Order: sequence, then structure tokens, then C-alpha cells
Amino acid sequence: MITALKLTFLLLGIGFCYRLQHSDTNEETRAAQPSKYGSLWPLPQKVQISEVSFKLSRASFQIIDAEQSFADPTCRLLQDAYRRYYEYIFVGAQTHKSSSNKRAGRAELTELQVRITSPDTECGGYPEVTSDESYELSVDQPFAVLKAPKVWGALRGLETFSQLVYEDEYGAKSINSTVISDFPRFRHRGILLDSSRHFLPLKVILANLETMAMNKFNVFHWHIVDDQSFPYMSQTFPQLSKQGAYHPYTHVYTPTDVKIVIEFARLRGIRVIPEYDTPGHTQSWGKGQKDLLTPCYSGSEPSGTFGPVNPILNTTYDFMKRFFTETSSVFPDAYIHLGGDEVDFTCWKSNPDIQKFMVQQGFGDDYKKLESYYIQRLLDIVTTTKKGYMIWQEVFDNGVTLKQDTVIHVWKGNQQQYQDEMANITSSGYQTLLSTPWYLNRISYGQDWQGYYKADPQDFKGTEAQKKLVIGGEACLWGEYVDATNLTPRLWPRASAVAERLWSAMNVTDTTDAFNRLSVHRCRMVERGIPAQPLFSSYCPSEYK
Ligand code: CP6
Repeated sequence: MITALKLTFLLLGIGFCYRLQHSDTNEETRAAQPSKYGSLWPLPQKVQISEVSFKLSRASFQIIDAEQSFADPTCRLLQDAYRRYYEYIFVGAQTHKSSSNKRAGRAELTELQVRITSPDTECGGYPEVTSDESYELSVDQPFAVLKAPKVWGALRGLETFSQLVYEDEYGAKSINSTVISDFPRFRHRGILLDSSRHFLPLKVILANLETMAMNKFNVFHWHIVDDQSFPYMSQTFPQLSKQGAYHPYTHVYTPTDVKIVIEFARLRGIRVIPEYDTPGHTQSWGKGQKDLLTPCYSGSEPSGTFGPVNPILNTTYDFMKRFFTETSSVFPDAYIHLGGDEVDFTCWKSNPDIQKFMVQQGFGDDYKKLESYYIQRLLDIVTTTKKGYMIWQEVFDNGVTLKQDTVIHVWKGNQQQYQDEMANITSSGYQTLLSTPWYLNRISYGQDWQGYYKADPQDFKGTEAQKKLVIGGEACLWGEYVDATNLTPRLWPRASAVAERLWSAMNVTDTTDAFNRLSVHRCRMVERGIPAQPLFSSYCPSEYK
């Protein structure tokens, strides 16, 4: 028999265990609370949300060009976006009318008017690093107004508007009277995907671009080829993918595929920057291009294996000239990423022709000089295609002469080392981009998004002028352990933490408020059909539908 005393101890014990697991001071174990900023993610620069709410109904609500707008119905980018966001606003909405009378007398919001305020709307163009993404949003009676100088700001504002819409306790779509004025903190907010270690079907790439837009990312860094496979179908050198892709017809990106990706991204204000990483990471190139790679030697005999691109042959540079001339017209962005990371010198050192070349050039046994020689010639070639370039930090570390508009991409080291690197790069007057703290391919148990959230690209010792040279950052999802089955949940919502760091004001650092908003933002991505993984023990309201 359980006595009253025993029962008391039992209950006390349960209560004690409960408090242990649900301590409010422990960030790992707190449940999401409502934030005063609703579920806005990333947080806009200035937000005022009032208590006054309006209802929205699928039947009467519309998104339209404002009469004064410089854009008109021929702007497909905007018309497509209106349709997309209309659907997102009413995602999961009840179709029956049961709730419509519950809060009678509440005003209805029937229109979002979108007004492009600059005569050059940039509707038919491509987004660029200098594109204006600012917008102002006012939600009030008789209609909501979204004002933006260019279509790029309108896209960002439409996403924000859709995030303001919520379901009230009766399931009716609602929005509060709100004033927002917004612009990004950094101009370059990227995601790197790697389609070489595993082929990524077009569907996966497009779903990721869609999710990037939900998080206001604006650069897709496409690490398209690497050692393992060469899925880019080149029109000038079709052998590269014929021999170098995992499969010559199914595991390739045709010229049409590439066009689809670029246009899908453009319609969402996202730049596509391809990376063709050389002279290292090029094993797959060698399969379709004879003599491109350096033959390695064992003693005085070729060993049958190959190393980095062969830097001593003129044929190498002829090839690069033709290859990069092609890619410069396939990809419209003003920049191309040229890699230049992790060059292994073992093979170069073993090759007698290279040894001879080293002596001729007076490089001694400093193979970094040989690497620089190659990169220098490559950069000169790419410059003739009128493109700017981005490169991994090793190229800067090796002292290669770079054009002043080069973007140096930092990816190595611990916090101290990457901060010193950013300081060095910017004190030499170069622009830089941070990725080191945002290697999302690395996984661990727990809420690792908080670490991504705390890193800041301008957190290093330097002058104001140096800080201005930091153009942003990129979250990287390297592909060794990632394919179509796990890419999306691995990336989202962890990359969302990076999105807020790169878009929102520098002082937006409260991880408790971030957790509250991000929890709902993650449920919104799930509602929109994106299998984003959970932050912590919880549920999404829509799971019950
Ligand atoms: N491939 C290429 C990679 C990496 C880099 N370049 C890489 C290095 C370390 C980690 C993850 C990825 N797989 N071409 C470095 C820029 Cl942890």
C-alpha cells in the first residue's frame, strides 16, 4: 500500500526531476516562447509591430503592382514572386468558413501594393554584389504597401510580409499593423554546395535556392567540380564530363540545366558563382583532358598516377584560356571562384621535368613559387574574360599578385587564426569573405547553430576602413557525406543562423530571442515543404493537420 507520506516523496521526486530537465536557465533545454518580433527571420533592421490585427482571406487578398510603381505586369520576376508568396501566405489555411465569424468586426487586409520607386527597376537583369536590396513595408488599412528602389528589395520585402502572417487561435490568417524598414548588413551572403563528391539532382539545387530566398541569402557558390567527379558539361571540352562525371548522361549538368539554375536563382535575387578549383582538386579533369595533370614519378619512372594541373606546359594555359572563356559566357555573374586551396606538392616534387623548370625559373625548392606562377598566369587569363575573381586564402598567403578587386575567401584555422587572417587581408586593402566558423558539413550533438550565430565576420582587430572590406560570408556544405537524401535537413535551419548574422544588425545577438523566432521559422520552412531538421525537442502546430 502506498502511504500518504510515500506519495508525497514520490511527487516531490518527480517535481525535482522535472525541474532538472526543464530548468529555464539552461539554453539546451528551454522550450520556445513567443518573441515580440513574431517569427521574423532574419530580423529586419527596424521593426514596429502594433497590437492591431487584420484578417486575410484567400478569396479576397491580392498582391499587386502599386499604381505609381515603375514596374508593370511585364516584369515576370515580380509577377512570379507575387504568385509564390500568395501561396506561402495561405499555406495550410483552412478552406472552410467556420472561423470567419468568430472575431466579427475585425478589419480585413485585402491588398499588398508593391511599388518600385526607381525608374530602373532592374527587373530583367541579374543581381550583383552592389544590388540594392533595401525595402520599406507598412501594413495598415486600407492596404499594405511595400516600397523598394529595385526589384531585389521587393523580393526581400515579400518574404518579410509573408513571415508576418500567422494563424490566430481560431485558425484564421492574420497580420498585425506593422512598420518595417530594412536592408542587409553584408552584401555577400552565400551558401556553398558541392556537386562533385555527390551529384546533386537539379531538384535538390532548386529546393535549396528556394530555401535560401526564405532566409535572404543572395549567393549560390556552386562548387561544381572537384577530384571525385566533373558533372559540368562543357561545350568546348565535352570529354571532361563524358570521362570525368560519375555517369556521362545522368550525372551531368547540361547547358540547359545550368540555365535553369541561373534563372531560378535570378528570380529569387540570388547570384550563381561557379567554382572551378585548380591547380589542386582536379583529379576528375585529368580523365577527359590528356596531359592536363602532372605525371607523378616513383624514382625515375612515371608511377601512373597524376598530381595537380601541370604548370609548366603551354598546352595547360591554352586549355585554361578556352575553358574559362566558355564559363565566362555561361555564367553571367561578374565573379568566378578560382579555388587555389590545398595544393599538394609531393607529385610536382617527384617529376624531373618540373624539377628542371624550377631550376630554370630560379624557384629553388620553393614549390609555393611554382604554385604562384601557375595562379598568376591563370588570373591573367581570367582577367581577359572580363571577370572578377574570388580565391581561397592560400593564394593570398602565398603572395600572388592580385587585382585590387579580388575577393579572398577565408576558410582555415581556429578563431584566432581566421581573425588574424582577416586583419592581414584587409590591411593589404583586399576584400574578404568569411567561412571558417560556418562549415556546416561538420556535425555534432546539440544546438551547434548557436556557435554559428555567435561568429561575426567583423570581429577582428582592425580599422573602420578594414571592417568595410569584409563583404560578408558563406556557409559551406561540403559534399563528402552529403547527397540528395540528407542535404536539406543538414543545411536547414543551421544555415539560417548564418543568414541572420549576415543580414541583421550587428547588435542582434540574443540567442534566447533567436531560438524563439528560429523555432517558428523552422516550422514555417517545414510547412512550405522543406524538410528542415528540428532545433530541439518540440513540435510544429501544423503537424496536426
Ligand atoms: N574540397 C575543397 C574540400 C575542402 C576544401 N576544398 C574542405 C576542407 C576541409 C573541410 C571540408 C572541406 N572538401 N576543394 C577546402 C576549401 Cl573540414
